[in-house]
Amino acid sequence: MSHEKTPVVIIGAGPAGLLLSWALRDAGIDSIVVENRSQDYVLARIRAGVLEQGSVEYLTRLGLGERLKAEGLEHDGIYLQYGGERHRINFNDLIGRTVTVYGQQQVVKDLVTAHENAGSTIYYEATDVAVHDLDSAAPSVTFGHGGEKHTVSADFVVGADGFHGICRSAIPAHDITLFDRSYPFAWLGILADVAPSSDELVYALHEDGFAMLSMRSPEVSRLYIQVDPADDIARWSDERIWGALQTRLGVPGWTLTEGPITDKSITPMRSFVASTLSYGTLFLVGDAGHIVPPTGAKGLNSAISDVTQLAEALAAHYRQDDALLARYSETALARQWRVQQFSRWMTDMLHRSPGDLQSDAFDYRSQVGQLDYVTHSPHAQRMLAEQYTGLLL
Ligand code: RFL
Ligand code: PHB
Repeated sequence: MSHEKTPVVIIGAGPAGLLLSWALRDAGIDSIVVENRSQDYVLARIRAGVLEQGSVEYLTRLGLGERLKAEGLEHDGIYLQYGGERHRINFNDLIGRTVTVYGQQQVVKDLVTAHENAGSTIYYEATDVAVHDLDSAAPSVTFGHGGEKHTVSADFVVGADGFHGICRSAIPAHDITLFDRSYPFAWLGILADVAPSSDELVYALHEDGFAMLSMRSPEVSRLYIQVDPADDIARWSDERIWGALQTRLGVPGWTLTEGPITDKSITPMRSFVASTLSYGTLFLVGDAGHIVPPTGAKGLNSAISDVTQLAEALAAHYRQDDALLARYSETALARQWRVQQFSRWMTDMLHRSPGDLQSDAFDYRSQVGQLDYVTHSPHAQRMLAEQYTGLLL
């Protein structure tokens, strides 16, 4: 039986939990992180790829920018493709801001290394993680680790345990409302050992459905195609995947270079927001509180934005100022709803809805009209640029 005390106990060693613990350390505040998976599992998870400029600046400010600066690929813009034509949107020209392609896996690796060097307390492979007394000033977390029962008492508990975690559901039902929207499609994503066939990301609407070309490094491509959420990955041979990518991403005079596929998976798409990110001495950050479909590249960036705000609010609390902490949920959710709106807009513009044929045909032409507008109006381009590179508030 082990009993520890710390100012902040964080559930989840994903990007949100690891970054919050690191930001608190920077502010001179101790924390303990409790994760139910192994460190190897956490390090192997392949997910997001695009960092907003504000995320890059925050990571750099916290001393996590070295490898990010050396290996991250700074992009001035993206391509939007429809009707067999590719159009460039140059964010840097439009609003003087950029994004950086740097895998979430790399962000997590940098955080794990930094914590290891600093000697942080992170319990991996914790079992039966449970939170207690969240409506009091003395909450605690219990879990099993290495055959021993642990109790951590704290001033605050932070739920950084992702969409399927335990913290959000610890909030009594009458104190929280869940807003949810599912989509009738999913993304099949692959990693391939081949140089990316484009200098910047390509988002494409094709009659067969959405496709995207992204990357992880000058040697590794990341590609996605829209599929049915009930589809089985076993039905997608490498040949069939490349065939669909060639068809949907193809434009005259350009070729998509194929290579060995090293990973493939299907991810459902969902929009989700909890009505509150706080309850008593519990605070939620990242996917524990909200989920977006990946089309706007906002999930990881929203987690970083929550952490930025919560770390500042907790630091103010320990300087005897609780104003920011009292407003954390409201401030983070106000930003999140803007991000939800953008992610849904990008998703609806670029995916084909399987519906009855007549309305489906109408929707497709209307989507093409919208893409035509966005790629030709400087006002619409600035609107896209401002939201894609990251809202400043
Ligand atoms: P995570 O990463 O899910 O981490 C949560 C951690 O909590 C642990 N956990 C528990 N620990 C202890 N006890 C329990 N009971 C626990 N239950 C869970 C989990 O094991 C895990 O380690 O949430 P976090 O930290 O909030 O980070 C969120 C991001 O991972 C997510 O928003 C992004 O990956 C979303 N996303 C993208 N975001 C972007 O900003 N840009 C992108 O380009 C982008 N592309 C994507 C994406 C997500 C994707 N998938 C697979 C969902 C592309 C894809 C395909
Ligand atoms: C990725 O590289 O995984 C990626 C990039 C942009 C998105 C989503 C995912 O919108």
